[in-house]
Amino acid sequence: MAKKSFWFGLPMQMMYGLVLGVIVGTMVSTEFATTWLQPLGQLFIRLIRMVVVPLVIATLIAGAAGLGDASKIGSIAVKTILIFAITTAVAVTIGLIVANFMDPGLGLSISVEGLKAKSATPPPLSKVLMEIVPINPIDAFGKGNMLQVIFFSIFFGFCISVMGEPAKMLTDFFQKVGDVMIRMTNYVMLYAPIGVFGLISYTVTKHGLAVLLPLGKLILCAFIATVIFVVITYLPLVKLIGMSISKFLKGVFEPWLIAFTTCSSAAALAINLESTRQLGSSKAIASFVIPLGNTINMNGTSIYMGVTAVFAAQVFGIDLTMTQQFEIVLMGVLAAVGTAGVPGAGLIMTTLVFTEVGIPLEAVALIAGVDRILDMIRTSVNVLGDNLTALVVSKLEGTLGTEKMDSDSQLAS
Ligand code: DAS
Repeated sequence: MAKKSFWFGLPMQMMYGLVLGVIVGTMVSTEFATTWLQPLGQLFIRLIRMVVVPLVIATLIAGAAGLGDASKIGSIAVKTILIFAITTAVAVTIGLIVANFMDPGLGLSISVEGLKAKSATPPPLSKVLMEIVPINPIDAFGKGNMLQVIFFSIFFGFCISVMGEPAKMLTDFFQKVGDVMIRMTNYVMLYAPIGVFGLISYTVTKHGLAVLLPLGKLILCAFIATVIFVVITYLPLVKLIGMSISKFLKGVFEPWLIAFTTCSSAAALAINLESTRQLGSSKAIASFVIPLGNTINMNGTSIYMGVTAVFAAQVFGIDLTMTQQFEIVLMGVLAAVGTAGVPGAGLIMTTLVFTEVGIPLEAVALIAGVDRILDMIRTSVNVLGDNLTALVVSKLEGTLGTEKMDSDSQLAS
């Protein structure tokens, strides 16, 4: 596709959609927004969710098949999981520390009677691990059970690589299917400016500014903790891989905007895969890290777990002991890993953390009023973290910037 100038390229078109959405959102009624604007955003989310499962299957199979021997897959997997675990634990801890300094819940007199929160019970870890193996891969594909899709695709791709020449045509086949899915994603992204407009205008109309004020300190605390986390964790990693911060931020702009407006890292998966490859991740590593990270690596949600736990404890006058704060870190990591890449998933998972330290679940209903705004912040970081992890693993594997992207992999410009 012909390159457009900066001001008329897709990223700026999406930004125009965002700004126009905020303006229109403050001017129209909720009924009008629900009838005419929300569907524009919902169509966009459906379109970008449509490409996720076939894209992940094709790129993971081709990626695993292209990696070659098992030791390489093992080396990439170990590095990936380690980075996920460390950044997630740091994220929860920073959320806790900043919240302890800012006291977002002190002095808040919001009545909680009649507020009932849905609660999630933590599945035993053994069950979670067992359920990664699909009984019926086709059913897993149909339901979009991403951990099962990832497990089967990597195993299938590995078997192709072990079989060598007789199965090579399969590697070529899935690589081409992946290119077709990326081309489809690029066409879907042409609708992004309208989709972003619909999402933001509806969000502004529905949530407005009134509901934000009493919980503004919670939003501010989450935002500040997020900025601190990005500055002391992500930016040094960007410098460590020898990339300029401006190049990284420019490169992740599109996936960030999709994550910010849709509050769904699954919706941003396809464009995030493209973005990290454009920034220099190898195809095989990007195909492995991005789908896996999309499912289990939620740094933004981790920060949110720490912040909301302190907020909720303070609202109910609970003084958290150091042991309880440590429990929040542990449960916050598990809750974040278990969070799905869809809007509002993190809110439900806060019940795991609150239950762990004896915070009344009514607190979840309190947070629900502003959760959409908090979700925009945390989903943005979830997506950035996956992208950066793929870049760091590529650097550690010596493949950063070594692959030229073919025409089928160009972002819609
Ligand atoms: N909205 C989720 C995501 O898409 C994160 C969350 O709800 O915590 O990553």
